[in-house]
Amino acid sequence: MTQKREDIRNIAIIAHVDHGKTTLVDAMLKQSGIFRANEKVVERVLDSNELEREKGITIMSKNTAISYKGVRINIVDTPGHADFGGEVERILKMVDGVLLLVDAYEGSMPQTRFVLRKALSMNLKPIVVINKIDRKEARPEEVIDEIFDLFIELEASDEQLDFPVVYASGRDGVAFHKIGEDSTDLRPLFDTILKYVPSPGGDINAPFQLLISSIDYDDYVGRIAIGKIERGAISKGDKVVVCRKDGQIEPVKIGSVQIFSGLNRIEVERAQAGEIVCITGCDDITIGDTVCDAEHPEPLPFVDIDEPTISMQFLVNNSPFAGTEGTYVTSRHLRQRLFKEMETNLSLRVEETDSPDNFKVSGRGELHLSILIETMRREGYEFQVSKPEVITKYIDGVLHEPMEYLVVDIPEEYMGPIMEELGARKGEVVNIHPPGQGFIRLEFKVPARGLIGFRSRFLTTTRGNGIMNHVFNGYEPFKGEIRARDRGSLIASETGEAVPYGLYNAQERGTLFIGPGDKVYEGMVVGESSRVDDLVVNVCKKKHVTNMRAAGSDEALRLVPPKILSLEACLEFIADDELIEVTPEHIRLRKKILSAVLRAKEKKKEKDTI
Ligand SMILES: Nc1nc2c(ncn2[C@@H]2O[C@H](COP(=O)(O)OP(=O)(O)OP(=O)(O)O)[C@@H](O)[C@H]2O)c(=O)[nH]1
Ligand SMILES: [Mg+2]
Repeated sequence: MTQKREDIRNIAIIAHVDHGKTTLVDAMLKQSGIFRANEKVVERVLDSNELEREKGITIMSKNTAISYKGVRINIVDTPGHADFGGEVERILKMVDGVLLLVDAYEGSMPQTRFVLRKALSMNLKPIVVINKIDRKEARPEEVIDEIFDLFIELEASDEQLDFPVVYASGRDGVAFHKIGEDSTDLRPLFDTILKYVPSPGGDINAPFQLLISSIDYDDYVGRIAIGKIERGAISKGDKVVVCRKDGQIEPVKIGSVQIFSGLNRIEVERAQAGEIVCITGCDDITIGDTVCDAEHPEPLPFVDIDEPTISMQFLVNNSPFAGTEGTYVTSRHLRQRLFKEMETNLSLRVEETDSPDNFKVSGRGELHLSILIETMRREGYEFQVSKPEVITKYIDGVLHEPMEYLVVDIPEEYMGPIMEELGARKGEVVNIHPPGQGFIRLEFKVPARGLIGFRSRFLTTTRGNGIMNHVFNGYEPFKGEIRARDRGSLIASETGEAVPYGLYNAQERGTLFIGPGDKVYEGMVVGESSRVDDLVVNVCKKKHVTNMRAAGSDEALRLVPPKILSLEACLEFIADDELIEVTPEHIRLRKKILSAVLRAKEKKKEKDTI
């Protein structure tokens, strides 16, 4: 049976990172009775991707649906990390309302502003959910004031300003209309959704039109296109056309029509305007395409996704170890994979360069790109990447660079050092909040350039007690030079296997990234020097054997355990003349020019030209 349009609600859950979106969806799913009573369900069940589970964050938006009082509520969970803002933008076309979650203690944060602005500009009905109300430091009244101010600042209409508020603890699965009210479940939240979010519009009798907002894959049926039916109706077997973004029109036959139900998709005979559906049978359909009635090929406009702000080179691996650890290693493999990613990863850009072995990949932040690198490596790809660089542009003949709005929460005593550190990175204080509970909140405008490599510095300076968040804040005229890394690299002088004697001597010179038995090659970065300049070390050097007793003494050498750099740490550490070699088995840092002699020549040439 087709669901009546009055009995459908389409909502997205949006918020700053970690404010509890996915956990709330867990509770909504549980209380809608889609799981069997004794069924074991993992926490944050929608964070189903391997990297999402490892990192504890949502990376991709996901659809689900529940039924409440006979109404189907289609829910889209979105990521809160600023680097994945593009994911939020693309799915907002599917919904009529949003739940804006705000942590009852943290309050309005940079990404709260970003996602709310997007939702308001699309005229979606907002419901404010003050979440994590169970936290003992919760300060709900203040947070509501902050949110109200934010709505005003974002020029919300009178109607939008009249937003309903629900208090909730997603973790405990309870919601309240008012603080202190009796409630043992999420009914107050469900009722608010039914009351305030409009049911979707669209003429059921008009020619069919469906804008594709999401793409999924299934081993059995192949590509699945997901979107909200704008008008008309669709059934299995219908002959329709796909209107592509480039203007092409292609006839297709609908293989099946499905709707969401909890964690599953179920096939339906027919679906009509207002419903979020999955259709199969269109093999190369992509996000932003419109599926239309064959007689009325009228494509719908898609949302404008914000531009990328950071880019890096992806290169074919040409290190001495190239091809030994990965399955997909050629330029053709790399090219295909990157261009395929662009179809669904909407804020990503891939451009060819003069060299067929080198691609320029641009994204919305370091995490956006590092997740792609990590995903590819797990799929068996082997390649190299360069240092991330911000994307500058000329506006009216003046060089501009991307700025970030940075909010840090730190123990008061670190205020001085953090201000100093950010000052050196051309950060400018915009706001200082009065301290509470020993913590102080500082807000800065800082060039995106200045934040590359800042996170690890921040964590060391605040001894892990600080929280930092930032979000893109437009382009501003170039702020001047920012000093680069203040330490050089330790570089292996020859190819071979690192041995204790060589490592023992090298560790005097800085911090090593490798240990005994690790394979190295000439020009590979094996550590961080304690000085400004790069230093070549021989980690493969064995002790010269003069007599039998000395030969065994290697084992007595005390080695400091190496600092193993994660991919993120490599991206923070890497210098302009270095590359990161990524394979399914290893992440190595290297000099672009491997030979010490050639590097010295290059350096001399540079000096001569200045
Ligand atoms: N105290 C408390 N903690 C919560 C609540 N809801 C979620 N958390 C915790 O907050 C953290 C983040 O929860 P998630 O549900 O992953 O948050 P999210 O908004 O989906 O995060 P992203 O998708 O990465 O933006 C987890 O450690 C949760 O256990 C709540 O109601 N109360
Ligand atoms: Mg999440």
